[in-house]
Amino acid sequence: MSTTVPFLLLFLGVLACEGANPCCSEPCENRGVCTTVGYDSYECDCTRTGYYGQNCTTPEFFTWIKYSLKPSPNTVHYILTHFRALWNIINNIPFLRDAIMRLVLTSRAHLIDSPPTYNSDYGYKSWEAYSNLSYFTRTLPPVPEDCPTPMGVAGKKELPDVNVMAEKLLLRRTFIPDPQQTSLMFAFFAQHFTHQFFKTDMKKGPAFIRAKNHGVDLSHIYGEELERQHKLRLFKDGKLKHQVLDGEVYPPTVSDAQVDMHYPPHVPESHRFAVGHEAFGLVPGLLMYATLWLREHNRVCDVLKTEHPDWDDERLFQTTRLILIGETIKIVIEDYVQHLSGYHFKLKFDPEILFNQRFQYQNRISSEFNTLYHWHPLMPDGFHIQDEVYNYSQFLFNTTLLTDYGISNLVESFTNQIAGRVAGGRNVGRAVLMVAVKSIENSRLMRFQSLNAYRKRFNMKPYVSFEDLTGEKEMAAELEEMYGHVDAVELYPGLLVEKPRPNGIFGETMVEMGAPYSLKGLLGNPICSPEYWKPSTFGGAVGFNIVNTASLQKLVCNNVKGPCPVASFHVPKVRDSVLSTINASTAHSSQKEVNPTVLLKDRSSEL
Ligand code: ACD
Repeated sequence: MSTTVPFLLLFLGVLACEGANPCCSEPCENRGVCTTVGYDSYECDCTRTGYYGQNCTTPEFFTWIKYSLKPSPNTVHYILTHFRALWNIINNIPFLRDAIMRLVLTSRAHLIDSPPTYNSDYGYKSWEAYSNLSYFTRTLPPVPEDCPTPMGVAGKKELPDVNVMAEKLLLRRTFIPDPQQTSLMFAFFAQHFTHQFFKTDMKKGPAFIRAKNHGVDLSHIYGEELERQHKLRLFKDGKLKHQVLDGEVYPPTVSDAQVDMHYPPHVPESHRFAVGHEAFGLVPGLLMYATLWLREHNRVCDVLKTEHPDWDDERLFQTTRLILIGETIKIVIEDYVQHLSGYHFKLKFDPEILFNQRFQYQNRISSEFNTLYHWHPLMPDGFHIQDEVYNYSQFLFNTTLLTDYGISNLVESFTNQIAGRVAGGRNVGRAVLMVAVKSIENSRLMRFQSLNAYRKRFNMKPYVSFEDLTGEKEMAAELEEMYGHVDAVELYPGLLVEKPRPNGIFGETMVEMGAPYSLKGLLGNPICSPEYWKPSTFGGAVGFNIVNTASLQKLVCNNVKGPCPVASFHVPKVRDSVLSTINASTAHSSQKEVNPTVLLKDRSSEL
């Protein structure tokens, strides 16, 4: 071989290195900001990270003390989910409970940049990224376009085929019930509640959001636009339009309200219900919650009218909306997040806890939060209502189920059916698999950084091997073949195959990322700010009391006729047969027969 060949190779190698953006290797640690300097150099901005040095790796003295003493997220989780007797005592000592709740809220919320920073088109700070509300924000900037691999420098040049990966790692073999005994009542609440702020603007692309307020504004009840809100309103006593069927209140029909709803042709006119979100006709569970909140709105209007007979329709409507926002946040923190957490510590919704803290009352929904919240493994293979089982094609858009069974029976049935475990892999039903596929495709389009990059961003140690990630060998081997290096595993597939916490629905990353976004979004609501959080905002003591005593059970009991069914985010009494499946399923799902069901239509892919 002539001497010119190695020389040429060396020359080409230098060229390739020179071409690569030095920030691709994420050299700046501990939330330091990487900026290129010329073509082949970089600088880390370590300002206020608590670290210094070329790559922000050397801790300042107080940072070193703090992190030497700080327990790991898994240790904190262990403490919160054990020692029940101790927590029962703490829960009854108000100043201790408040102090711990303050610590939970601040430690979580401070992980979210507020004001927001990046978006999918701007990986550096810019006025455009800050001010353009039609984008989801980004917690980590996109991987630069000119990197050697899709995840920066780690892994292979090509990401794995998304369909192959979904079949091998995400598709359910047999249903794995959630060991935290989450109910379908939870799953439908999650779907209903989150679609007020997770609204991708399909026309513009996955980086864009249609939700104008980036938070809990109840636009899924009242509509995103003022025009839709007005069409849904009765303009009498603050109430919403409704119809009475068999003596019970239901949403009005589309022909009555004249709002756009997405229904396939086979749905009869009489059963095209009109609600705030145009896609909620898809699932009876969504219409059940839409009906409950509609009844609650009109009930609260009556309460306010008694208190304030002098108030006009507009004031009754607006104040009721604020009360329902408060009720929602109360239920989400004290019933919904409480259930998910598995904590013996009793979470508390009390905005006053933050009044002496540094806290911004604003929120921006991030793409990463939207992506991680695709909890489709919750969905079962069939839906049990009373003595019937409905498969997907019988259940979707079957709006007559709402009136045939009535709200009480639906609540009872959904409370008693167990949902699927989210982490641990291979638990996405065939019927919703394409939603997971779409999430991965969109994450690629938006150039999401890797699972390990997000773990570091949220104060977790990166996984060091595929087995460290999955806690088993079979899926770990599949992942290794697909990605080559654990630092190249993508965020969403990583979250779904991650080893669940012991007896948990999620793995560590889902909770450590999900909790900061959630608590910041909930407490960052304007009603939680000092000027709003007072009785007069909610029409006086009576309205304020409705907010402060709200619960899922009360929402149901106040809005159904006759005996009130148990309404719960966990299945009250899991049957023995299901429990034995749960115990068996602490092992990971292995390759078994696949149970195909009917595919969802394209238009429902976001739900
Ligand atoms: C904590 C509390 C426990 C956290 C447990 C699980 C969190 C995992 C995912 C998020 C859960 C719920 C999301 C709820 C509300 C979203 C509100 C967004 C508003 C814009 O340890 O911190």
